[in-house]
Formats: sequence, structure tokens, C-alpha cells
Amino acid sequence: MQLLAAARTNTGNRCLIRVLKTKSVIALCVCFAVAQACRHQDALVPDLTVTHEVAPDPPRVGLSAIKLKVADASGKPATGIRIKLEGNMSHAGMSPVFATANETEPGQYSSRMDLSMAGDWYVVVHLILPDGRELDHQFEIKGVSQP
Ligand SMILES: [Cu+2]
Repeated sequence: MQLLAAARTNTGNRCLIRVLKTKSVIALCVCFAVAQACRHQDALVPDLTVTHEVAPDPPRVGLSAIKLKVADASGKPATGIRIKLEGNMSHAGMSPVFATANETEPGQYSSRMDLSMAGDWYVVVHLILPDGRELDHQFEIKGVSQP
């Protein structure tokens, strides 16, 4: 009986080791995929910086003005970009709010977004460059409060 039990434990251990090995292989694959994705993005995305300004500040529930400044690596305004914004809340089960931004001055884009609920928001800025390349930028609007 004792021998049998030992044999079972051995088999159990071996299985465990096998599972662990599979897991580490999967983990390696994931790391590799992430690294690939990053490199891909670096090659695709030019050196643009996006800075944002939200009014009112501190943020309140309701229609808010979002101003985006887009500049290239040398600080020159990046013009002619089409920008779409998607506002999401940090909790699940709420549909996103969409907005577009218009270029009001070279490299400056202005938008209005209806922050319809109090709490923490994050905004995904989708940029389509004049040459057709696309990139996403994300920022947070935390602590939106009831007026
Ligand atoms: Cu919500």
C-alpha cells in the first residue's frame, strides 16, 4: 500500500513538473509577443508627443473641453492629423463616449467630451497622420466629480 502511494505521489510530481514547464514556455511566448509588439509599434510610430488639457480642472461631470497639443521630436507642431477620442470609465459595463477633435491652430486640436458619470475616466486618442499612419495615445481623467 505504501509503495503504491509513493508511486502515485511520484506520478503526481512528474505531472506537476510537466505543467510548470508548459507554463514557463507559455510565459516566454507571451514575453516574446509583447517585445515583438513593442518593436512593431516603435517602427510604426514617429516621435510625436501628445499633451492634453482638460477643462474644467478639476474635472466635473458634463461637457468638458479637451485640448491636445501634438508636436514632433523637434517640438514643431504636428499638423493635419485626424483625431478621434474614446472616453472610457475604469469600471466595467459602461459604453464608451466618442468625440472628434478639430485643429484650431497648427498642432493644436480641440474637442468636447461628455463625461457623463462621476469617477475615473481614461481617454484613448486615436491619431491618423496625414500619411495614413495611425497611432493611439492614452491619458487619464481621474476623479471626475458631480457639479
Ligand atoms: Cu461609469
